[in-house]
Amino acid sequence: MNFEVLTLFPALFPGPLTSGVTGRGMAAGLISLRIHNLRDYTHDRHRQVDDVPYGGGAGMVLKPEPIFEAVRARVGNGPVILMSPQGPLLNQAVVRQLSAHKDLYLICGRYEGVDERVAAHLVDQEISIGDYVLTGGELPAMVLIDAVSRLIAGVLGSEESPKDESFAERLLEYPHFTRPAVFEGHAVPEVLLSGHHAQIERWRREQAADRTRRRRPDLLRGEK
Ligand code: 4GX
Repeated sequence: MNFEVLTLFPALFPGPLTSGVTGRGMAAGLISLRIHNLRDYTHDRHRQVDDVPYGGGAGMVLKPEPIFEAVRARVGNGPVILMSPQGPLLNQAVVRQLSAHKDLYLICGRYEGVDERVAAHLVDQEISIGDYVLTGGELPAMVLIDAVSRLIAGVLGSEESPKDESFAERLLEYPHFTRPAVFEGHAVPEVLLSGHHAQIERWRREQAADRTRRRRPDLLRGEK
């Protein structure tokens, strides 16, 4: 899987993606990142990437030309994604769909946003990572890359493989415990020490269902 990132802050990458599972995936050649500085796609003396908004108001807007030029220079034919609070929320179903592509193009906006013609005529999908306001699309792009990368075959070790994703998308995880059996007076649930695999399986399913009902009833209603 190859991620092509368009950004005004290329130095932010690969950042946290070099650590752990994603770092291993990159080292193994299963994941690649290519970072493009939007400023390199300008042609004026000042390498201007932003401008004042038509109609007035505060802040700056990213100009369309460098973004169109950068995307048009691309080699692969994967979807072009704009990280934006205006998009539908990223969830595991979207992550799974994205993981089927060979290349993804991720546009990271800054300031007040990008000229609307980018979203209207260049971008295939807008994606938000949550209903809060960040300073730029780079962290959202990293979140997307991280979530998609762990679904690429071979990136997770066989031990940690994403086993039943349809299950994982609908329910919260059951509680996990490791040694010691008693920590500061708090004991691990008896059933987990019993060695009865069928009972353990049932307990975990019940726990997952209970917690989802209590904490995230929206997941059970299929609202995501
Ligand atoms: N999930 N931001 C992007 C600038 C911007 C605005 C509109 C494109 C269109 C965010 C999020 C997010 C802040 C990143 C505004 N770019 N992105 N930036 N939440 O808050 O994805």
